[in-house]
Amino acid sequence: MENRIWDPIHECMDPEQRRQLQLNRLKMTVARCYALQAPYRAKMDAAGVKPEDIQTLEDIALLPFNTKQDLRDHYPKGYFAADQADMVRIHSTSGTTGNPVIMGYTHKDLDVWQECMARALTSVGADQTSVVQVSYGYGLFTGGLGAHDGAQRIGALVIPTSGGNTHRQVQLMHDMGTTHLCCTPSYALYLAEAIEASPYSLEEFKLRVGLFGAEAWSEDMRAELEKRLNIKARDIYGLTEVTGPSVSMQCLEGVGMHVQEDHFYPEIIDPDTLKPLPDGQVGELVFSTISKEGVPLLRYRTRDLCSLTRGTCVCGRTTVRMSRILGRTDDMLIIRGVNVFPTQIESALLNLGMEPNYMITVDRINNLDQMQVEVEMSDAMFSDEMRQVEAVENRIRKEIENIIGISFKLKLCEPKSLPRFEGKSKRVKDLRKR
Ligand code: DLL
Repeated sequence: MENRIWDPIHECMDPEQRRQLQLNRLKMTVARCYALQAPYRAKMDAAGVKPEDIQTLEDIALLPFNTKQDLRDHYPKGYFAADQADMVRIHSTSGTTGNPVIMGYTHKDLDVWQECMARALTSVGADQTSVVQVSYGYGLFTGGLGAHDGAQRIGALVIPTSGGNTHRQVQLMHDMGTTHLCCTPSYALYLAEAIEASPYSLEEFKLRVGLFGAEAWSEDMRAELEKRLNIKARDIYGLTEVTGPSVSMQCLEGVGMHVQEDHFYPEIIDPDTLKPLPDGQVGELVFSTISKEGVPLLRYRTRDLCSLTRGTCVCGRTTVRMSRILGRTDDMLIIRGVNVFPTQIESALLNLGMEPNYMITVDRINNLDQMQVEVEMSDAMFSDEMRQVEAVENRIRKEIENIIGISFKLKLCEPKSLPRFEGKSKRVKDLRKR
C-alpha cells in the first residue's frame, strides 16, 4: 500500500512554522471564548486571565480547564459560541447519569472535520478506488457520520451500514469488496467471528485495513484482529467534545497516532496536580480546539491517559503523535487500592490464545472490594473433560493475576454466552457505585 498524504502542507509542515500557526489560532480562539462563552469568561475572570495575557503557546497553562461537568452544567447551549442560525448539525454524548453534552457544528467546523477524516483515511491507504464500510453507529454518535463524510470527501465508495445486522454486514463486505472497515475494535472481533461462521472464506474478501477506535484496545487485540481479518488494524481517536473521529489517527507505519495539530492543540497533565507533563510521560490528555467556531473548547480535560512523542514519522508527517490510550481516569478500576484497566484482561486472554470475550463485575462485600471476571470458553475447551477445564481455569487465573497483580474470582462461561457489542463495549459492572 502506498504512503499517501492528503494535506502535505499542514501534515508535513515545519514544526516551528506550525507553532506560529497554532499561536495565532489559539489567540483567536481565546478571544472568541472570552467574548462569546459566558461560563468560560467567568472562569477566566476568576483566574485573573485576560485574552491579551496569551502571548506564547506556553501561556496556555494560564488558562482554566474545561470538563464534561462544565458542559453538562450549562446544558444545552451555554457553551455555544455561534448563533444557532449558523449551526448546521449537533452531536451528543449520552452519559449514564446527568445531562447529555450537546455540541453544535457550523459549516466550517464540519468542513475541518471532513478534512481531518480525509487525512485519516488517506493515511491508511484509502483513495477514490477504495470501498469504505462504515459500521460505526450513525446518529448523535460522531463515529458513523464522521467516517462517512471523510470517506465521501476522498471520493471512496461508502457503504453506510452503521452498526448491527451483522450477517448483512458480512454479505455486503464480501459482495461489494470492502477494502476499509471503520468500526469499534470489539465490533470488528464480532465481525471476524461472523465471517468465520459464514459460507465465505477469508480469501474471498478484499479487506485490507481496519480503522478502529471509540474505545480502548490493546496491542494484543490489534495483533488478533490483523490475524483474524487478514488486515492492517489501525487506531483512530476522537471525542464528541473536540470534534469526533480523526482528532488523531495512526498512519500505516503504525507507531502512535498523528494529532491534527493545526486544529487541536494537545497537552498532557498530571491528573492530580494538573501541572503539564513533559513529552514521553503518561498523563491525562487535554485538548484545546484552535479553529472551531460552534463550540470551541479551551483546555478540555479528556480523562484519557496517554503520552506524546515529537519527531518526523517515517511517513513524512511532522505532527506530534499520541500513544495508544491506556485507559480513562474514570474507567480505571481501583480494586483494593490497585489500578486495573479492562484492557489488561483483554491482553491476558489474548496471550493465552483465547477470545477476549469477558465481563468484569466489581462489588464491595464486608468492606472489601471483590472482582469477578467471567470468561467465555471456546467450543473445544467446553467439550473437554472436567480435569482439563480445571487446568485451563488455573492457567487463566494465573495469567490475569500476573498482569493485574490482585486476586479475583474467575467464572468460566459457555461458548457464545457473553454479550457481543455493535458499538462501544461495556464490559464492567461496578456495583460499588450503587
Ligand atoms: O468515540 C469518537 C470516535 C468515533 C472516535 C469513532 C474514534 C472512532 P465519544 O463517544 O465522545 O467519541 O467518546 C470519546 O472514547 O474520550 C476515549 O475515552 C474513547 N476513545 C475514542 N477513540 C479511542 C481510541 C468517540 N482510539 C471517548 N482508543 C474518548 C481509546 C478511544 N479510546
